[in-house]
Amino acid sequence: MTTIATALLHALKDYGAKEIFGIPGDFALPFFKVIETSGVLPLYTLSHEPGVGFAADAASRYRSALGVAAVTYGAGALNMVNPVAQAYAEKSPLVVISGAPGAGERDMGLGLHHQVKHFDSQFQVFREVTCDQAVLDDAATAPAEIARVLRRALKLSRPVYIELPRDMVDAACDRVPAPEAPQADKDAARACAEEIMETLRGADNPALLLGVEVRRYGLEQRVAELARKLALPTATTFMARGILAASDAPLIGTYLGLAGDTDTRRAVERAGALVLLGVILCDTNFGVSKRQIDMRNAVHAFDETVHFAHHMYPAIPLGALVDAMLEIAEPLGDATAFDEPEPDRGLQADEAPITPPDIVRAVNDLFAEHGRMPIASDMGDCLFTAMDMENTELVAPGYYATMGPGVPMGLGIQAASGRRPLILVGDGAFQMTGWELGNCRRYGWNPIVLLFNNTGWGMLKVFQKDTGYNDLDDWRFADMAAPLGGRGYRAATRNELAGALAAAHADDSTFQLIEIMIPRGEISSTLERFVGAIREKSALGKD
Ligand code: S1T
Repeated sequence: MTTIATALLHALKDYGAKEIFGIPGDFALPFFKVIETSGVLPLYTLSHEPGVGFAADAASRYRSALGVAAVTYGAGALNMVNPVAQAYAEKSPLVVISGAPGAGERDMGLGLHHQVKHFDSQFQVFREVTCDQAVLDDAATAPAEIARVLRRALKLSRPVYIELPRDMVDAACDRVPAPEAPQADKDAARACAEEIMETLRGADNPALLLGVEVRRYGLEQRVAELARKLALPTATTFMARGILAASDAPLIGTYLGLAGDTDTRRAVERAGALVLLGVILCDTNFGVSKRQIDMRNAVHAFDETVHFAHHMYPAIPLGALVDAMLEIAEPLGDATAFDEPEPDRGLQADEAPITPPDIVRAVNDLFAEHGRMPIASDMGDCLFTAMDMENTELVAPGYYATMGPGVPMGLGIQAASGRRPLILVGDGAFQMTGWELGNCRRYGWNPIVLLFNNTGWGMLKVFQKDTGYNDLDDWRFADMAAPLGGRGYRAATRNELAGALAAAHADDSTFQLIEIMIPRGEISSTLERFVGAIREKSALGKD
């Protein structure tokens, strides 16, 4: 026998979690005490629950495993709904653990602090942003309930919600049943693989398009092997930029429709058969296609279902499909004919003002000299700028598109991997969650942060040039780095950018905040093409 809190912590570890991010509260203090005294998983506390959720999501994405966010009831958990929504939309298996009032407190006949409409209002809110939920209010069923939701999180790669009343933390219970190996009908997977191969053989210019599920289910090496065996042009979606970066696959680039490079766009849009593996069909992945992908010539494997033009194979996990395809894959193209575009390098270090393409060259020069770094990017033009940086692991809100993940996700990557991340963030998003950098000193984190300061909500200004409300004040963020325990640089010329980046890379003692002053209106090449494509499509009435 053990206790519910201890059983939960050991289960999280057994199911693949490696750390917990959190902020306590009185409804969660008993659980946090067990986290600290048991030492089963390391605990990283941050300053604001959105940061907790984003950091846990990043750890999950980076390791293709469970991420864990522990919070208090009401004010804490409801503060974290947005990051959990991002995890749901972008298929991250994030485990939310919330403290809650004990049974006796509910019978007092009083409204409790942090309570909203009813005791289960929070539970109802989280039902909308998670794939499964459990309330651990019965020691007899708690182990099975924990196993159920953790298995669902891993199977569907979506967030789950666990509510732990504070009077149940030390309740005696059995251990949680061990994880189960994923079940799959190998015959069905083989039959599906054979039909895909037949479709590819019979088509002109077949191609592969890879999505986030390839990373979420830990399939990058196997998919890279499959792409090599098939010798077909292989692209990633906008959301999946960065997958396969650490593997030897015939990647031709990232498909960005009219906003991306023409060769990649044509390889995808003109494919006589396009196999989409783990791709989310969303506007940020396909919104600016020149030609709509003809799904009658496509095979789409997503959410454990494989769709053909007029029929489908249910219950085919992506891993089982990839394994079945690997067994029968044969060369169908000439992989030597394809290569990723060469990264743009050679920053001109002079007194000219800085533009996003200059930041691309500066980062690519840094990677060429010192090796690639994992990137965490916030929403904004910094994410479009990242598309031109050398392909490397990238976590970003590519679909849900919320501001705020940049800095916390960078911290989540470093907590999960020990690697020094490069963080890209706009001044608007930094105002939201950039202050989490103040937690670096406690944990020895030392990210390099590139803050794109165009003194405004630049992306919105692009669509509404004549508005004043998208302009922001110049907060002089670099001056705030030292009090937070880091080192700040303010760069307004390309020469200053080159110097700041070199100094920041050389100083691994703490976080490095490079505030890059960008003239208002200067945007990345990708955003420029994106805006042009949106305008072209709306002019053609093809919204
Ligand atoms: N609030 C949150 C939490 N997320 C959002 N995505 C938005 C509002 C709307 C929004 C954008 S892009 C953007 C906003 C406000 C401006 C971002 O400003 P900044 O971080 O400075 O980056 P940049 O100047 O590069 O735009 C998306 C379109 O919905």
